[in-house]
Amino acid sequence: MKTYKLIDNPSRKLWDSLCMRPLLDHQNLKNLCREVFESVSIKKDVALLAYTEKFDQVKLSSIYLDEKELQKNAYQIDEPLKIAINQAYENISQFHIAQIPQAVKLETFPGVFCTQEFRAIEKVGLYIPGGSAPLFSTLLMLAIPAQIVGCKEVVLCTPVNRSGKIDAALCYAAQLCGIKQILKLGGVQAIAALSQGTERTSPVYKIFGPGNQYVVAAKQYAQEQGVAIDLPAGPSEVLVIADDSANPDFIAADLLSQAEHGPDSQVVLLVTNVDILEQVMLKLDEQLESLPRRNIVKLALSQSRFIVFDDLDTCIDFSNVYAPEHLILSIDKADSYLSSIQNAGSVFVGNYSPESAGDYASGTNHTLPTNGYAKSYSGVNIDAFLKKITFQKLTAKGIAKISPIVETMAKAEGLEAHALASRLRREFVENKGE
Ligand code: HSO
Ligand code: ZN
Repeated sequence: MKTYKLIDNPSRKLWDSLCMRPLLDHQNLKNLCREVFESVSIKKDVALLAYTEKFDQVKLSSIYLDEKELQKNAYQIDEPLKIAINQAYENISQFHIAQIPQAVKLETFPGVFCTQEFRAIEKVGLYIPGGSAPLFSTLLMLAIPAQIVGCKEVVLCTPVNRSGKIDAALCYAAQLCGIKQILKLGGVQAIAALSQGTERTSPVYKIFGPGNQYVVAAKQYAQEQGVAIDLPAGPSEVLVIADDSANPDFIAADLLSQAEHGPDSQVVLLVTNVDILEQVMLKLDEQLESLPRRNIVKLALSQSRFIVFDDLDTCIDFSNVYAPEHLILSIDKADSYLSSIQNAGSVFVGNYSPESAGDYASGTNHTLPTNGYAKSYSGVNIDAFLKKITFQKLTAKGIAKISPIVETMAKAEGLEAHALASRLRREFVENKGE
């Protein structure tokens, strides 16, 4: 308890500062990105192999893990994990299939027909970080929607682990999602490969996936070069709101599961009663000791915020200002508060809904806006892999009827050619007597 600071009923003037995330380390990595991107665009795989040796100290003979090796690796997966991944795949697929939008077809004005259809983005790049845990769940979250909408090319990059291999579960998940080849690349060179293309893959139109500051900088650089990206990135975060009905054991575990992601993970707990806070603190200390990643957890918790407010409405107001990536409502009658939630990436409703369910298996996507971006961004969903095209067809009656409106507006903007393009057609139709 003593190790964590308690903030008691902060006034609204203090909220903005309490909602601030630590400033991201804006190391200037742009020159590095420029060098790597240029070299990869010219020397392709030779450059990618050289950067992998230079930055990751890994000497590869090829950057590709082909279908045969992918299958061989996937085959090594444990049976229980395979069964779990299969079910998660089903649930995530179902929820994303249900999101497929409808085409819009409308006669907006007599003889004026407007349509909106969607198309899959043809070429997408997925980046899955290596590091301490192979996040095959993130691969599912990105590759399933790409598979559902039918992206023609899905290029997957992930670095090899310490033993020079790509994890079996990752290969299994990739196979399940119809991916036939993996590029054994990490960091800036992986993003350069996605945006510039390699000897076997063409440049992609959009890049998805989390990563460290090098990956974030490279995605930003790729974006400047005209490649789309999924979301602006920042460390993962959770905000939990708890009232007397909450179970302190559950809350402690929720906070720890966020904190174990990394030392920069953001953990915020809002309560309406100091007693529950004290119980959570005790449970935190208890549960922490058995965690393999407790050193990371301790670092993240030292930056966490524990705040007491008078009532739940104020907690919700604060949460809307913070705009958390994940919001857990461990409160009685949680459903009745949902309409007041304005800014959050994904919401976990009631005492039986841990964030980890959504991280892995319930069906929602876990690639979500952090750093307050939930005020203006959605998490990754089926739309992120689609783009929409509008079509319009005007009949003779349509152009005759709408042209006066177009002509008046075009002239008022001083754009005579616009007016002319419409008027010529109107006059043509009128003269023909159609
Ligand atoms: N909570 C993370 C996703 C994740 N958790 C992957 C476990 N594996 C960011 O939403
Ligand atoms: Zn997680």
